[in-house]
Amino acid sequence: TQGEVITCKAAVAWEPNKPLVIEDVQVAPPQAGEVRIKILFTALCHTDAYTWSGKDPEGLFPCILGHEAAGIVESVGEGVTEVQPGDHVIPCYQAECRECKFCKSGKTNLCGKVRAATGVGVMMNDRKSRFSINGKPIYHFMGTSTFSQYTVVHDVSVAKIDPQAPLDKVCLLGCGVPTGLGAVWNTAKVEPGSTVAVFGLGTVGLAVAEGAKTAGASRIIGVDVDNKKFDIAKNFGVTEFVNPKEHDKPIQQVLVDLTDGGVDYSFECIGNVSVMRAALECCHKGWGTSVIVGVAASGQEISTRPFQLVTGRVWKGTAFGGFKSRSQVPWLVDKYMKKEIKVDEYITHNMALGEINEAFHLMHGGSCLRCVLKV
Ligand code: NAD
Ligand code: AHE
Ligand code: ZN
Repeated sequence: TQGEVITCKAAVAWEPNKPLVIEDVQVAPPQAGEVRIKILFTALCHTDAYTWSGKDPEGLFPCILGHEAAGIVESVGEGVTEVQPGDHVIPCYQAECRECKFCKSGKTNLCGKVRAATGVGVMMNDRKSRFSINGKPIYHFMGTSTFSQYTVVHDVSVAKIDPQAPLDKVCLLGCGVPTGLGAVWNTAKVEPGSTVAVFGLGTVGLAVAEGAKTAGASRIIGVDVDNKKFDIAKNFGVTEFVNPKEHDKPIQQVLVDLTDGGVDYSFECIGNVSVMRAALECCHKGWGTSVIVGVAASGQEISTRPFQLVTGRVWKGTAFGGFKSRSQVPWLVDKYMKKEIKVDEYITHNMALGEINEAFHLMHGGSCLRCVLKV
């Protein structure tokens, strides 16, 4: 099939909020610097639901969503040297070119090489899409578009992984789990003995808890409005649980009272700007650091009294947990293979691509962490 158009099944988002439709999609061959991947498994992340909702300023329709997946390289375009057909890979929405100002800075995992194209649903070379239906272009999403049996991505967005790793599990290392672990290890750099608060106990929040446990945190306080989350959360290292609905005081005050003045580190893993404020304000005066992980919709803004920062609290954010994708995703896969990090435990459901609308429905239910689709 090298050099040929492939027709395959993909879930197309024609319009915001309208059910996804499984369509026969034409996938053009990879051009220079591009890789065509046969996607075998993809999970759903809340960011897919966010863009589908129409609230993402970068959301374009019709598009093929999906960014947490694993597959096998089918063919490569001219000049691609780091992967070849047959390689097992994880597509990475956060690229790593190792040449741009961002990559060379040593200060960030963000990469500037293809971001301008991935933000507008096209490929860098010709600013066009490789997906079409009977000649009508369908936009890419986050440079990954994994809700498709075949996708085309930039070579700087492909992590080559251990071929022994089970793709139906390690697909999760494309987003949620690394984001939570990395928020703790790379962005906050939590030290042993620290007190940590995690707001939102979905996959991302639970991975924060797991990361904090391995970093040696002494208290890990889980905050969620859903009491069901506590039993699950204990398995990921959460030591105490607070439900804001069960308190009359603002949640930041509850946490400050519980921790003799505030936590050392807090993480917002929901995407709610008033919770982001609470997460900052529950930090200890002088040093407490709060990391924003959740994605909030266009038009939403954060606020607090500047006095909170003047008196030493620090507000940070993280994308993909600060991990350098091509370099570190294979390392995370190896850690999973050595049983040093959890992955299976986040998978609560397995379904087929054709059931993707039900899968999204489940995701909003609260008993679902990650649902993995066989593509
Ligand atoms: P999720 O929906 O599974 O988890 C959110 C949790 O928050 C749920 O358990 C829910 O009950 C709880 N919650 C909702 N409102 C609350 C409130 N007011 N107070 C306390 N708890 C509340 O989501 P997820 O897949 O874990 O993703 C979490 C967020 O992280 C999303 O916004 C997602 O878009 C974002 N995200 C960011 C990155 C990044 O790189 N920064 C990567 C992945 C996901
Ligand atoms: N288009 C969105 C931005 C969403 C966002 O912040 N995405 C995160 C990853 S979420 C994965 O589940 C991210 O990595 N951001 C860095 C980047 O370069 O996009 C909006 O709201 O505009
Ligand atoms: Zn995601």
